[in-house]
This record gives sequence, C-alpha cells and structure tokens, in this order.
Amino acid sequence: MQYPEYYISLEDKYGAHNYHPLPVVLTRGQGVHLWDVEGKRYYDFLSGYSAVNQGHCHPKIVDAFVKQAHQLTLTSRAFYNDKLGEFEKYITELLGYDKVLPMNTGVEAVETGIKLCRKWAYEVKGIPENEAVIIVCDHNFHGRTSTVISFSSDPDSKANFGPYMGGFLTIPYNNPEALAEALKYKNIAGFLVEPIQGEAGVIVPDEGYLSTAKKLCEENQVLFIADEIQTGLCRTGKMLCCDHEDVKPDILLLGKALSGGMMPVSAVLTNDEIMLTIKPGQHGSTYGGNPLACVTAIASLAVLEEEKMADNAMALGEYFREELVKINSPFISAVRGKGLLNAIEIKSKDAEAAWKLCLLLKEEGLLAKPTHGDKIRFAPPLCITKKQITECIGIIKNSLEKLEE
Ligand code: IF1
Repeated sequence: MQYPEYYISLEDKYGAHNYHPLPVVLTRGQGVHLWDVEGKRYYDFLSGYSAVNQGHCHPKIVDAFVKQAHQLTLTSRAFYNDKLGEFEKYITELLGYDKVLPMNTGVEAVETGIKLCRKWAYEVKGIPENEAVIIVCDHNFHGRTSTVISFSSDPDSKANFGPYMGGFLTIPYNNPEALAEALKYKNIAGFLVEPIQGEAGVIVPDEGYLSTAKKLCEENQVLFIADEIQTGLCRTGKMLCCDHEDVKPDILLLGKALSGGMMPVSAVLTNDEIMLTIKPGQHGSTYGGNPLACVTAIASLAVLEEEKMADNAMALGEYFREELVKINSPFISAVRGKGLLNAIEIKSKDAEAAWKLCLLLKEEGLLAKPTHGDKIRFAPPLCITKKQITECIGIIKNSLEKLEE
C-alpha cells in the first residue's frame, strides 16, 4: 500500500490533465460504499456519473461477467455469437422496441442516434441530401466527440476543437414554444433532448414538457430522440425518465448503468422503419455487441427489475429532497431533482464554497463532486436504504455547519 499522494502524483505526471478530481484515491467498492487506499469508507454520491445505479460490484453482475469472461469475450460482428441475440431480445422486449443497435460508450449511442436520424430523414422522410437538421437544446450534454461538441454550449467542451459539424439548431430547453417555432424551419429531421439536463445541474423541465415536445415532433414528422444515458435505467424513479410522462421516444439512447459500471455498454433502440435504414457495413464498432457486454447488460437490467430499484429511487428521492430542505442551510439556494438524480446549488461569497463543501463531505465520509462551480450532484447508487440516506443527510448537515462564510 502506498500513500494517496503517490497515486495522485503518478496520474499528475503521466496522465493527461483533462480532469480535476477530488483528492481521494479509491481502491474498492461494494454497494453504496467506496474505500480509499488508507481503508477509509465513503458513501458514493456520484455512482460513476450514474453508471453504477445497481451499486458497486453487484454480485449478480460480477458473476455473469466473470463466468462469461472465462468462456468468450469478443468475436467481432464478423461472426454471430450466442449472447448477442439473447441480449437484443431481452432489452427490446423489456423496453418495447423492435430493434436495438449495441455500441460501447454513451457518446457512441448519441452518434448512432444522429446517424440513424439522418439516414431516416433522407431515405424515408425525403429530406434533400446533406440538408437534414437536428434540433438540440441550450446547455445540453451529450458527450465529447467532435460532432457532439459541435452543438455544445459549454465553452470548455467546445473551444479550439473546431471546425465543427453542421446540421444542428439550438433552442432553449424546457420551452415548447421555441420548439414549435423551430419545427417550422425546413428539413428538420429530429429533436435530441435530455429528459433532465444532468451536466447543466440537474435541470428538471416543467411537467408536460416532454409529452408536448413529443406531440409537436409527431405532428411535424420529426423524430423525438431521448438521451436517457444518465436519466434512464431507474435513476429518476422510473425505468426511463420519459415514463414519467408516458412518452415513448422514437429513438432511445442508453449507456452508463446498462453494464452496472463493469464496462462501457451503450445501446440505441428504435422501430424497424428507422433501424433498417442502416444496412450491413454502414455502421458498427469492434466491441459493440460483444458477448461479455451482452451478458453483463442482461444481468444489469435484471438486477434493476428484481430489486425494484425504480421504486426505491422514487421513494428515497422524495425523502432525500425533503430532508435536504429541512436542513435549512443558508448555503443552499436550491434543491432539485427526480428520484435519486439530485443537485443542490450553493450560495456563498466564496466562489470555492461548493468545492470546499465537497472536501468537508469527503472528510465526513461522503463523496460528491461540484459542477459549474456552484452545483453539487447527489446521486447515490439505487440500492441505498432509508437508514443510509438518513445517515447521509446527517453528514451533509454537519459539513454545511463546518462550511465557513
Ligand atoms: C465526463 C456530466 C454526468 C451524459 C448524457 C451522453 C453522455 C453523458 C446525458 C456521454 C455523459 C458524463 C461524462 C462525464 C461526466 C458526465 C456527466 F457531468 F457531464 F453531466 F454523468 F453527470 N449523454 N456524462 O450525461 O456518455 O460517452 O461519457 O459514456 O467525465 O465527461 P459517455
């Protein structure tokens, strides 16, 4: 065992400086807990940015993963394998779609959704070649490829990575009138939206926004593409966040918790009319649909269902926000969220207050990370219990009391 400083200095010296982590070096995880290299235990309130909804190293997912790792991990899609079809059947039946296209990272699912939408626009809707436009929202976060950052409004993600990809039109989020106006433009193919904007600071749109947006898209023969990479898979208290408004996206993007944190697994689900516009050789990925990913994904979805994680997220999310409000701290200017995807906004003269609070939380045994300076996301694994949430509220309260003006 080495001191934490050792591991931090290794990353600092040999790794790219594209992150600014909290100074904690983790070595083990189980359920809602993480342990650092000195043996200190923490509650994980980030859950790998919602990739470990099922909890760290869930035994059922680990078993499926290890068993398959001994048997067969990758064939490429040049051949069939005996796990891909089973995964495809499982996930399409579970979520009610005709077909699925498996990829790896979240942003690859977004790229795939964009490509499918464009292909459908040219070959089914009849938009003239290279003229298709996809509407996106201000302050979106959909990943970091050069296409996806082309329609980001975050200067950090975007600046000096040009030239950018065209064919995107940005409108304000949570604004059906703006969507209705944008849909009047020529050659609109799709509307890409996060049901809750995660990176922007857990921005929950008004009730009815998603259903209105879906209806407007339908009226204009435009595909409603939901990025549920962060909001999906029980995080917000339903299997999908769109389920809160009984909206069924034309194209559904999933990632993160699809593998319970074991490996990158993402998926795009849609109907035959859209999916079958892509023919052999027109899209793919070496690792997409590999048997190890497929069995891990089936186990990850099964755990969400068997352990009723949506219901737990819904009930404990309500309780958590209520208790946060009761703390009544002068530093908290907003509490918002849905299910166990939550955030607080920190109000202080000190611009570093949110970072300092996260350091205090770490000392008290809870890990969370600030974004945009003043927001802190609270998103524990969905296997957390009421007793544990209550203990965490105590930790948050103590830390806020130690925070200095
Ligand atoms: C990072 C936030 C979370 C996503 C949505 C696609 C992707 C993401 C809605 C891409 C990824 C991440 C990536 C992570 C930080 C993070 C994040 F802070 F940006 F908002 F989750 F909270 N669509 N979200 O949220 O998925 O390719 O990364 O698998 O470090 O950049 P990916």
